[in-house]
Amino acid sequence: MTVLFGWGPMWNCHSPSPYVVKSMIQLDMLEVDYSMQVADLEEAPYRKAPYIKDDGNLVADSAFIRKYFEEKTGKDLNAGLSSQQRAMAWALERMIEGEISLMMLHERWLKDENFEKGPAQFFMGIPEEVRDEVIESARGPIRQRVDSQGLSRFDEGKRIVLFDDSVCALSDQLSDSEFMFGTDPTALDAVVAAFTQACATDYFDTPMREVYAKYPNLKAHADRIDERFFKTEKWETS
Ligand SMILES: N[C@@H](CCC(=O)N[C@@H](CS)C(=O)NCC(=O)O)C(=O)O
Repeated sequence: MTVLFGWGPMWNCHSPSPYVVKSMIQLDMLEVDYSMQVADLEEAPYRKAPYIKDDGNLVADSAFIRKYFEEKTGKDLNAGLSSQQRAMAWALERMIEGEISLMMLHERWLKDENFEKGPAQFFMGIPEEVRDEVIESARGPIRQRVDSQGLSRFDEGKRIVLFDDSVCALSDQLSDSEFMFGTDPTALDAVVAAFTQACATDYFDTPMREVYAKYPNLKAHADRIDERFFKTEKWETS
């Protein structure tokens, strides 16, 4: 019995967390039979989702979840890629998770209007007297992280220049292929599709949408991944 812990559809995305979406797609790619439950960050090894429970094993972080199931199933999500393509795949994955994800955090968590209609909703169950304090304890570290990396010290124009360069790199790698490295999906396709959905969702008012609109092959790619995976309902009904 395999359970993937995360959060369900929200903000016109399969999950508010693109890392959860990445793992959902990669588990589907590996043909793992799994169900989904809501994450409890108190039990999550790094206090982050996604994490999985499988045959008594607790594995956290989307990269280690993939490795665990590749080993268990004996399948390699990058089978067929050359060592140069594997290097490119890893570099692009880390660019997405290091650079693009920081921009996503900035847009969702640090812009008040987006925060109110988005992440603030996570805190609505908290008693009103302490809610602001709890919100600040979550928002403060994100503000600090985006600041210390330098992104939020730029004006919006400069942030977008760098973001556009990253998205353009993904679009150029995809080119007019079906998937990032040709006709078969590989591990990177899950990451690209998950973050396209997260950044280009029309739920938030953000210039990330206009950037993605410049690269329609990425949206078509995300739609292709959607059609191919997500075939069965994974959320457990209690
Ligand atoms: N490196 C992790 C990143 C996961 C991650 O950042 N998850 C976020 C949701 S998008 C989270 O759980 N945040 C809760 C927190 O940091 O308190 C992975 O690949 O799984």
